[in-house]
Amino acid sequence: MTNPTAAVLGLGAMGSAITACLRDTGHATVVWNRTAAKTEPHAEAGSRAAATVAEAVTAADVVLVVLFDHASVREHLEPVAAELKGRTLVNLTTTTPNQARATAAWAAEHGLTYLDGAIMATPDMIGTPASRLLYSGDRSAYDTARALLETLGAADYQGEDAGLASLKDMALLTAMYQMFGGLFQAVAMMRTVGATAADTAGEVGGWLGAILPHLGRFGAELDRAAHNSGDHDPARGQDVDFARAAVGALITAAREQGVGADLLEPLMRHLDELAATGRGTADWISVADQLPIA
Ligand code: FVH
Repeated sequence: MTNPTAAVLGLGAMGSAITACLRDTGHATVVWNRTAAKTEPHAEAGSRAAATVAEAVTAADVVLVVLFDHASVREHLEPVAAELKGRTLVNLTTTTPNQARATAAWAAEHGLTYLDGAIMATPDMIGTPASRLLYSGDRSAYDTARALLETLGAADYQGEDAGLASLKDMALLTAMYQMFGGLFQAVAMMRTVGATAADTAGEVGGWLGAILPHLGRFGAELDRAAHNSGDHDPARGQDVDFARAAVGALITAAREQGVGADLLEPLMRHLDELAATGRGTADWISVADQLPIA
């Protein structure tokens, strides 16, 4: 059986990596980019360069959208709804869950086969074992495109709700950005005594590696408490009062070194609120239960 032909809309760092990977795995590729010059290296490497989105779409079985954001996706897909009919449309552009659902609803209105995707990889990881992509929405679209999608990285279908891949993407990226925020705070503190950022990054990496196994324990404990009416009191691990003292010391230490503590203050506010509502002896991981907005 011949491989499906893929159109790639968007040749930024990620679209280019995806196109190269598809070519390397024996797929015919047709590429379009707003700035046409970016199609040239791909055409030299064997892709077909399309002058318009419509031309790219009509040449393909599977259309991969790797644009900047939701607005650019809708701007370029809406005029080609008719041409997309009968093809599998996979949007890999980062969007919010509701934006993914809105695009899925638009696709359904036009009778299009739509799958939403989220890339848990950087461009250099595409096609390697380190690459993982999440998908959600139309299960038959996933099944149709699956073999092609698996060339990009492990393919992980999340469910029929088109927003699910994006939701997990946003949750994982939230944890990642908070971690990087912690690194930047540590670098700023250690620079006050002349430590290089590279040294601090190495120290932070070692420390985070050592405490990473706690994530699984926290997750299990949060689930256990959720099955017991959300009761975290008494604490099985560190309690809120202990965490308040610890985070309070971090904030004081940062300020003593002349470094802002505004990345830590939101966590402290949640701990303060737990203490103020009589939950000082509850496990501090109950912060997770306090975040939903009523
Ligand atoms: N790069 C990464 O590490 C991350 C990994 C996780 C997933 N993201 C998402 O992938 C989407 C594309 O990201 P990218 O890395 O390819 O981004 P850029 O290199 O900045 O290229 C952006 C492309 O989008 C085109 N573009 C921007 N605005 C428009 C528009 N209004 N109309 C049409 N195209 C537009 C841009 O075209 P040009 O500037 O070359 O003309 C590039 O092709 C993204 O959602 C990430 O969040 C990547």
